[in-house]
Amino acid sequence: MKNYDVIKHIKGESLFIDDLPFPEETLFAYVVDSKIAHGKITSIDLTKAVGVEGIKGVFTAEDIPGENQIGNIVKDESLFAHHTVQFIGEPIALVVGETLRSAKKAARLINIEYEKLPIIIDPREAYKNGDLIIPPRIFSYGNTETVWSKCDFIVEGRIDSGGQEHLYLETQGALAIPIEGSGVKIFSATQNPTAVQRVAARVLGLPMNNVEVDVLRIGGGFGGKEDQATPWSAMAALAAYKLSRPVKLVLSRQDDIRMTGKRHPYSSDYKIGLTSKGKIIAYEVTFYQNAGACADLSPAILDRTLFHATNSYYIPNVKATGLCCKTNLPPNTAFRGFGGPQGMFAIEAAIYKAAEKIGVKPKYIQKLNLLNDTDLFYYGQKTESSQANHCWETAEKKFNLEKEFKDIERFNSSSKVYKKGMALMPICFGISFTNTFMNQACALVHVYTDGSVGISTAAVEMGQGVNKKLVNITARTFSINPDRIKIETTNTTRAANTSPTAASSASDLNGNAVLIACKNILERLILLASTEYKTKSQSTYLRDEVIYCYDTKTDLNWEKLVTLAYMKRISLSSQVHYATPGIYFDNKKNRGKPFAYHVYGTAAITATVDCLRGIYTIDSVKVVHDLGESLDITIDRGQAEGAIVQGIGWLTCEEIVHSNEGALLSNNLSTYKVPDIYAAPKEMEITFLDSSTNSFGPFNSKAIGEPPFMYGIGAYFAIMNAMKAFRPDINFEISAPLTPEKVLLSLHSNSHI
Ligand code: MTE
Ligand code: LUZ
Ligand code: MOS
Repeated sequence: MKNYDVIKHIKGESLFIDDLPFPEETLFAYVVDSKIAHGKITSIDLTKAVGVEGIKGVFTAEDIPGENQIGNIVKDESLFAHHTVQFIGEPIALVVGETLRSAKKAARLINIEYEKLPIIIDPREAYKNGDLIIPPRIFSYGNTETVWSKCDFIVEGRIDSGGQEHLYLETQGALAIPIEGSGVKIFSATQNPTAVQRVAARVLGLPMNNVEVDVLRIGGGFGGKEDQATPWSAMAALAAYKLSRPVKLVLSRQDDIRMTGKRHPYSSDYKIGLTSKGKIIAYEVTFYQNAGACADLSPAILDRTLFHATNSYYIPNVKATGLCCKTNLPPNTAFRGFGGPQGMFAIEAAIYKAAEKIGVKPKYIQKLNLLNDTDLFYYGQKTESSQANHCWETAEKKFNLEKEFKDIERFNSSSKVYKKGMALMPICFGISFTNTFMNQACALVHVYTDGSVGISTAAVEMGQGVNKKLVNITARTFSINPDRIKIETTNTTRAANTSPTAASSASDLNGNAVLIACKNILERLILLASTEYKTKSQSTYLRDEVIYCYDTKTDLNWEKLVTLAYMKRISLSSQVHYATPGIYFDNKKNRGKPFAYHVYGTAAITATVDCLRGIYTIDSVKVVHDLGESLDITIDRGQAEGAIVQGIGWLTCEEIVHSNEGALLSNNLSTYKVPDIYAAPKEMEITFLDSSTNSFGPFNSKAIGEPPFMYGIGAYFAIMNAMKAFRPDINFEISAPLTPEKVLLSLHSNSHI
């Protein structure tokens, strides 16, 4: 994948927080966290710790000059636990020393006494106990109550899906430097510089203009740094502010895995009703979201679950209830798909079970119910240019799926131990932050007198290639050589009041801002050139760095033009704010047009299961994906492939396990299995729909970051189909991840015979 940073990455020259050259006076910080999942703190004894050589300070809730509050959607999360702790890994104190070693040594000498309180880690139990973080959220459409009696088939059941560790390569971290006066500058590994700025200012009791946040790039985020990069930055800032010395805080891998939240595990109840022909006419679903101990982004994630509860299908009667359940786990957080995958897994499971009951293949019900152009999404948005059928039918033809299904049946009839299964997975993902106000971004473009260009935006580069896309947009708009363009760090003094780089929308939002800013400058330059040549500006244009008048080359090139503009005192800079037009949502009625557009696609996934041992391979993933007109085809392909493997990991091998005491047992890479190159599908074929376009994206592009993640759901059902071929008598439960252990145990259980 040739992204903007690839050469530096390969040479090992790319800098992350832990690589930044730090000032001579820098101190090192270490976090002390709760060892119990719920309890009262009865005493904290720091005396031994402060006596350790090289220790410059130990900070707790008592030392915070501003507010001990880092909550975003709900103000329910403290930076340091005060009086009570609610999860293992909750920060209680920060030890700061001349070396990391001294800080760790002192941390071990801090004595914290607790009085234990009851623990809840199951969301259904939390709900029974009345522990909801926000009131239930209900989206409904039509009237399910009145149609159950009209259904020929009704299937009810329960579905579970597990958490997922982000495993970004760069762990959480920050370097905070005191600035003259009382300010602080924070180099942070965050997807959300403005959140870091706002929260650090709140914690320090400073106005936001005294806190500058700078992000060069991050070593992956996947949502894990949308909200949860903030506390570490605020802690480093607090210590830097208190001690007037630079402070570096970078989590070790195990501390990171233990202390940070994951993808939300969900447990869901569904009821689906169909006609004898297989039309879905009613769907009810209740999602028990395991939010962890604080709100974090859970309410927004729950909303996206509800938005995607019907995936790519039109269902005329729907009632979906979302329950944000408070448990004694680290607050779960954004993760690629942002609740969408959990909602889509539930409807796919419901369809699977309905197909089993009716005695047809799931693909039959899937195809019959795909969204058509005139259909409404159940939150009221009109389907404009649905690609659902188009992608599905293209996949059927292109990959010769009928034959593939027959081949698999033939294989299965002659193979005893190995069984194959194939599943189709259509996706439909809404693009825009579901909180309308967040759909804004900005760009600051400077053209320098030598013709080089500097671009600042709100977008954070985290490996997804947004910087390369911004270069492409700039180069295309000006018609200049991409080598002239530099993407600057993401910095709150150049891009203020920004939204996180999230919701797959960074290249849409920031790209549009860059596009407009470049056009502004270009317009001035063209006007200048046409004045020079006494032509009309409509007949003057720049192509490949040369000015043309009436389609004739002039001797005015980009560099000369820029210098001339400077000499004429014409501004070579532009600052632009962009807000997605036409979107709105009524949070009371749960109706509106929350999304600028939707991304569609269909995947066919094939798996082989060794039914004696429970192990399996994903043989192939073949996809027809709708991405508009790509801004960078190599990056888009890389995003699709990466997301698919990550999605397969969530549903198959990645298993988060807690003890009854709420301790994370799968806390390192020997107990938590992520897909490696051997587990990746043997074959991946991704075809981009060539007829798709999109007026909301720069140069008609569509967002790519998250949607392909959900193709991974097909892997679950491909494996399940292979299992069914071995044991058609079993009514398998739907519970992800479908680890080899689970496959083995359920294939050889006799309970359902
Ligand atoms: N790709 C890489 N390599 N690393 C990442 O951390 N994050 C994903 C996706 N692709 C991620 C990634 C997530 S969760 C999102 S929301 C999008 O990138 C964000 O970037 P975009 O808006 O530019 O697509
Ligand atoms: N973050 C957010 C997101 O705050 N709102 C969203 O709708 C969203 N969607 C996807 C990923 N992150
Ligand atoms: Mo992505 S979950 O929107 O950071």
